[in-house]
Parts: sequence; structure tokens; C-alpha cells
Amino acid sequence: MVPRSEAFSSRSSASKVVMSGVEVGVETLVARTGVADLYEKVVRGERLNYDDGLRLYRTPELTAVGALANVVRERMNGDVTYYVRNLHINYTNICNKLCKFCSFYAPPGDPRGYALTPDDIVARLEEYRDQVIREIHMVAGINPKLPYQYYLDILRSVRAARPEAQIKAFTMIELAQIARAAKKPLGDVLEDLKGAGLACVPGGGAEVFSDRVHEELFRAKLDNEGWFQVAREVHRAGLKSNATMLYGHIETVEEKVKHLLHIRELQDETKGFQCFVPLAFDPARTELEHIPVTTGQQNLREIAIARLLLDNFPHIKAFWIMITPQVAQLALWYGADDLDGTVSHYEITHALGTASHHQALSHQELLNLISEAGRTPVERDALYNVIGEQPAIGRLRRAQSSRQQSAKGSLNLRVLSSSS
Ligand code: V47
Repeated sequence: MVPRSEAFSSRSSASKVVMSGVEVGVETLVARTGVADLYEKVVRGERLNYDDGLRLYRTPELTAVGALANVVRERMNGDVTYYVRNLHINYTNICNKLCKFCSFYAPPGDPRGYALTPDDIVARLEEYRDQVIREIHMVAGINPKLPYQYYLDILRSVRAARPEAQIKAFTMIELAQIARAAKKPLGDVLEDLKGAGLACVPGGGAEVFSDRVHEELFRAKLDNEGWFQVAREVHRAGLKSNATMLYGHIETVEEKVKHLLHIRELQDETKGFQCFVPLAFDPARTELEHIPVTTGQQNLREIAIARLLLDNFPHIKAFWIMITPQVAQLALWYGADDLDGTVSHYEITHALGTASHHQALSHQELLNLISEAGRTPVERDALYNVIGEQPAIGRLRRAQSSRQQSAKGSLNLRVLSSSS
């Protein structure tokens, strides 16, 4: 039997193999599909540009795009797949932003609207008292009635009820609203929120950084530059965040590439992003119900292109709620190194057309999905700290440091030969 580490490194190598007279291998695949130059750039660790991004979207052969993404995925994360035992809480569905892509919100005054009290939230946590939860993901609509104190109170209540879990809460849009409610500068508000228990910030609300799409779909919401300003402040406050992109509605390929490059630029500046999460648009019960749901091909391509363009993002997440557990599992070979999560309860969209908010994978189901895909599951918390002894992480770090050493070695050789 081939030891696991060797099997892993042989999978990563790009050598050609001749089988029954037919040449197979990554190099043959990328040459046949016209992206050999991109493959070389990726192998050399060179940054891809705007035109490269467009080509990746336009290359018909998804397998070639996936193979490129897998090179980066394995270079950065080996065969490790992170997962988290988490719980989502949507504290209010009342929202005055009226985004056309959203089925979750109730406008102010609508009888369907709700806002959970801190006690309601604690009662929700109580329902999960027998389950391990490491991350509590708390986001909601923009409810102008909620006072500043409310946000501090819900954080404190969650922290008191589940002190072992980290709280990942409030999108950039919510943070702008919280600062408005506080009538204080955002920097001061972030300090208060951290003091009340905020550990990091999710990636929602980014949608697509295009003025055209903003105008057509989410006009009332903070504009794109506003999202960036808040993200900058979040990172300056020492909080890590994620970033998302909502795709599969009216956006163009050009807008998506610009979105990714814009985020990459901000990451160069702040280094505050942990993870990128492509979000597949679910048209059910929205004003855009006529738009077809995204396909498995599209979902895998978005993940792969994100991995390839966002060379400075440590992690790319497959969020199974939006793309099904089956496609999320395949995504682990198309650039994703993070499978989120047990989730437990989710109200913003509904997986597989169900109307139930109970949307969960058990711990064992997550482990099975990852292992069956031939990846090594590694449990993480909200900040990507690894839980428990994880030999796979040791192997990954050793492989990375030996690559760095050999890169340094060849650099020294070049320096020697050029000076000799
Ligand atoms: O910002 C709204 C999106 C986001 C729909 O950071 C929709 O780890 C699809 O950001 N179809 C909120 N998407 C969820 C989110 C998220 C989810 C999981 C993990 C993380 C993370 C972040 O959901 C919104 C919006 O972009 N959304 N409506 C819809 N109909």
C-alpha cells in the first residue's frame, strides 16, 4: 500500500502517464484545453490577472480549471479539509434594504417580521445544549428599530450561555447600521463589540462589487465602497473577517472577475481576510424567481476561480447549504479546503428546496463526506485554530517549510552563480 503522504504527493505532481497508448495527466489536459500558459503561471506561483480570470470563466473544460485550482489548493492546504461545528442565529428578519435577491426579509411593519430578544437567543442555544458548538454565526436584516445596546446585549448573552464557542457576527452592512445606532465612530463600536464577545466577522453583504448590480438589486444597501471602508476598519481593529460573492443572478463574468480582484487588492493591504465564500443565488421566493438555479458546473467553477484569483486568501469555503452537500464534497477537489459546517439552523435560503429552517449535517456526516472525498478532515474554530491533535497539520507545515527551504536553496544557487 502507498503511504498516505506519498499518495498525496504523487497526486500533486503534474507528470504525464501513458496508459494504453493514451497520454494522460494534468499537463496534457491543460494543453489540450488551451490553458497551458495559465497552468505554468500557477505552478510558478505567479499571480493571475484580469484577462486570465476571464479566460478561466470562458474555458469550456471545467476539469482543466479545477485541476489548476487543485494545484493551488494542495500547495496551500495539502489534503486538509477544515470543518466547523457551528450554529447560525438570525436575530431579526426585519430589514429596510429590500434587496431583490433576498427571500429572508420582512419589511418594517410586515406581520411576518420578528426580532429575537436576548432571552429568545439563549433559549435557542439551550435547544443545542447537548451538541458541541465552536462557532456561533449571527447575522440578520437591517432593522432600524434596534438600539445599540441590543447588539451588545445579544453578544453578551451568547457569550454567557456558550462561553466555549466563538461568536462570528454582523456583516459589514450590519456593522455600518450598528455604528449608526450607536452614533459613535465605527472604530469605537468595534472595540465595544469585541469587549462584548465578538471574535470575528462573516463575509456577507458583499454581493457583487458592481455599481450596476448595486443599482439594480440592492440600491438601498451600503454601496460597494462603503463595504470596503467597513472591512478596512474591521481589520484595523484586529478582527479577522470573511468575504463573499453572490453569483448566479444578473452579474456578468467581467463583474465577477473585478469583484475578486478588488477583494484581493484589499487583502494585500490589510491581510485581514480568513476565507472567501462564493454564495450561489437561490431564486426561490425572491423577486428574481424567473432566474434558474445555479448548476453543479457553475458552482464548482466559482470555487475554482476564486481559489486561483485569490492567491492571498488562506481558505476557500464550500457552503453546502447553497450548493448541496454532494457538490460541496466535489468542491474539495476544485479549490475548496473548508466545508461549512454542521450549520444546524439556517433561514436565509433553504437547501434542496425544503422550507425547514432545520438544515444540518451531523458531525459524522461531515467527517464522512470529507473522508470519502479522499481528504483529511481537520476540525477548526471560527478563527481557524485547529482543535485537538491533528497529524495532518504537522505534515502540511513540514511540506510547506521544505518547499520554502528548497526555494531558498535555488535562490542561493542563482545568487552564487550570478556573482561567480
Ligand atoms: O449577504 C441572500 C446571501 C448572505 C440569498 O462568512 C443569498 O462564513 C443566495 O454571507 N440566495 C448571508 N444567497 C450569508 C453569508 C454567509 C453564509 C455562510 C458563511 C458565511 C461566512 C457567510 O446570503 C447575504 C447574501 O449575499 N443571500 N439572499 C439568496 N436568495
